[in-house]
Amino acid sequence: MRILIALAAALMVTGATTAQAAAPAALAAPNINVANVQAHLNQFQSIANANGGNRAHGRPGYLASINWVKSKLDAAGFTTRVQSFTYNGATGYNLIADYPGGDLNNVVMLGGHLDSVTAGPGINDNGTGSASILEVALQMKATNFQPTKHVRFGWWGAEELGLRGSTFYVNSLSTTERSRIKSYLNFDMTGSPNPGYFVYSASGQPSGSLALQQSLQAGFQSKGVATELTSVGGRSDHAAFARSGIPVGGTFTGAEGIKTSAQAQKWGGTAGQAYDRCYHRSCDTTSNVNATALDRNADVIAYSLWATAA
Ligand code: DPN
Ligand code: ZN
Repeated sequence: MRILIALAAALMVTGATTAQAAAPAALAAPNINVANVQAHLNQFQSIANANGGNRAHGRPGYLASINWVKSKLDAAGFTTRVQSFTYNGATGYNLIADYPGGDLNNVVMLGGHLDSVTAGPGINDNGTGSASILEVALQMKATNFQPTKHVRFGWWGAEELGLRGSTFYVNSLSTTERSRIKSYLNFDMTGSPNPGYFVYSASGQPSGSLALQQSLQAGFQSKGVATELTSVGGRSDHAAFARSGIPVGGTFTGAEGIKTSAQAQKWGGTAGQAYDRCYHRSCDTTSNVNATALDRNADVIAYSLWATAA
């Protein structure tokens, strides 16, 4: 009797082990090295310095930013395309980069705006999101990530003038091409100096957005970081995708809003002060970035991409 029980237990253990081995192990997302993201931010700062202090739509620092990001992606084997549009009498550009492979009928897209305002170099807004998705893209290649879904990245022009580039891109797609994009994740301001940890709320967004919200929340939770939901409404490029029914999500560390004392207790930083006191100002330089917030958000971007595209 005791032998039979032991045998049955051994069989159950063996069975469980076999079942685990048979399931394909989900590859863990890489930890993104924040030093690499900071190096990209330094590059954006240098580009602004060499071009009159900004990277704004219609100014030479914008096209220089596009060309530099494109060169990094081309070297990593992405298929890149620069899409031009006209706004306010100036030519604007979007950079679209496709990671080779995956199901083209099932596209996960990540994006952020690459333009600054004319007042400054736009390092937190939005060098941070731009540099972070760039580094995540480079790490897809470096780790030989082979997701089931097709992954595409977008760096948008003229966001600061009313989401012009992202809107142009979405409008340029056929109905069929649009329906192939199953998720859009947006990253705009992810290294605010007095940071909050906000995840875009799925409430009021196209159905399917909740899964994106939850995967970003799970990413922060895995790092032990408390988050709050925020309604960014039409204030960034995800809005262009949401308008055509594409599920959207994103993260944000705060702009001109004021950190409450409850938030300062939870996240550190200074209550009664803006999340980003240099928002849309000349002081939005590489000194205007909180490295911890930048690091955590970059890791969460990878976490969510690996989970969503797997
Ligand atoms: N769209 C940002 C800007 O470029 O000014 C500000 C912002 C980003 C606001 C994300 C809300 C959410
Ligand atoms: Zn922005």
